[in-house]
Amino acid sequence: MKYLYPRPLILKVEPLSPSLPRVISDDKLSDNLYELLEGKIERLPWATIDGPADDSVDGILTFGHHAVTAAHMANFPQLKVVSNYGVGVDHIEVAAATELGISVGNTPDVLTSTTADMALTLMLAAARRVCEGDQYARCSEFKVFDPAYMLGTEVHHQTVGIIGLGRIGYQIARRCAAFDMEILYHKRTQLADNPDQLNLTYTSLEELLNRSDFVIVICPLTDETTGLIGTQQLAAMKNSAVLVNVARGPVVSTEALTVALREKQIYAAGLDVTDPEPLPRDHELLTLDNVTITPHLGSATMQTRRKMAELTVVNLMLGLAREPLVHSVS
Ligand code: 8YV
Repeated sequence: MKYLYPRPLILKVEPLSPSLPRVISDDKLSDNLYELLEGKIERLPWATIDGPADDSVDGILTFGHHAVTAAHMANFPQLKVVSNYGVGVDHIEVAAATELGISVGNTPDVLTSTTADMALTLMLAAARRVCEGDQYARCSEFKVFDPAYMLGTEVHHQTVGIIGLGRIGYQIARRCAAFDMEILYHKRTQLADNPDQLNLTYTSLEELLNRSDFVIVICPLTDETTGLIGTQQLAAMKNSAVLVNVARGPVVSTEALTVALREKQIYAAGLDVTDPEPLPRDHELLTLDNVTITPHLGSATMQTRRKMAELTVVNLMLGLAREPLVHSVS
C-alpha cells in the first residue's frame, strides 16, 4: 500500500490493543477508505447509531450526508472520535462533541483546489450552455451548424462575486483572476491574508449581488447562512447574472431559485448541491434548461478522494488513541 501521508504518521496510528476499536461506519464510504482500515477497526453498521446505548463504541466514521447529533453521541459513553470524510461538518453537532470530550476530524486542504475547479466548471458550463449543447450535439435535429443557436454569456473580463472567501473561495478567486475578472467578495470579516496579492474588493452582500455577473456561493452552512440567497437576493441580481452554488443546498432557497430561473429573473444557475439533495425526481428545477446540476461532485476526483480517505483514517486512528488529530474542528 502506498501512502500519501508521511510514514511516521501512519506508524503512529497503528492500533496497539489486541481487541480492535469498534467504529460505526457509514455504509456508503469508499472502498479506498475501508482498504486503509483493514485489520485496524471492527466496523459496525450505520444503523447502530440509532440503536440502544452502547459503551463498546469507540468511534464514528461518517461523511456529509447523515446527521451525527448530540443525542447520538451521548448514547456512546466511550466514544472518542467522529472522523468525517469531507471538510463540511454542518451535519455534526460539533459543540456537543466538544462538551462531551469527543474529537471531530475533517479533511480540509486536500480538496480545496479540486472544489474550486468544480466551481469554475459550473460557472463555465452554465454560462456557455455546455449541457444543453451536449444534448443538442447528440440529437437527430442537429443537421447543420447555425451561427445563431445557443448563444451563451461571456465569462472573461466579467465581474464575479464570491460569497465566503475561505480556503476554497480564495482558490476560486485565483482562477477567476486568470480569466481577467473583476473580483468582489463577501464574508463575515474582511480577508486578513492575501498571499497572491489578488485584486479583491470587499463589499456588502447587497452590493455584491447588484454588481456581479457571476455569483459563486462557497460559505459554510450555518444558522446564519441558511436561506442566505432567497427571493430578495435573487431579485437584487442582474437579469443577465449566473448563480453558482458549490457550498450546501440550504444556503440557497430552492423555491426562490426555481421562480427566478423560470421567470428569467437571472440568466442561469450551476448547482453542485441542492436542497433537498437529491431533489424529488419530478421537481420543476430539473425541467429547466437554464440550470446545470451535478450530484455533489465538488471533491470527486480519484486523486482527491484518495487523499481524503487517508486523512479520514489518520484522524480516526489518532482520535481512537486520544491523540490530537491532523485536522480537528472540536
Ligand atoms: C463531499 C463535501 O461531498 O467535503 C465536503 O464538505 O461536501 C465533499 O467533499 C463529501 O463530504 C464526501 O462524500
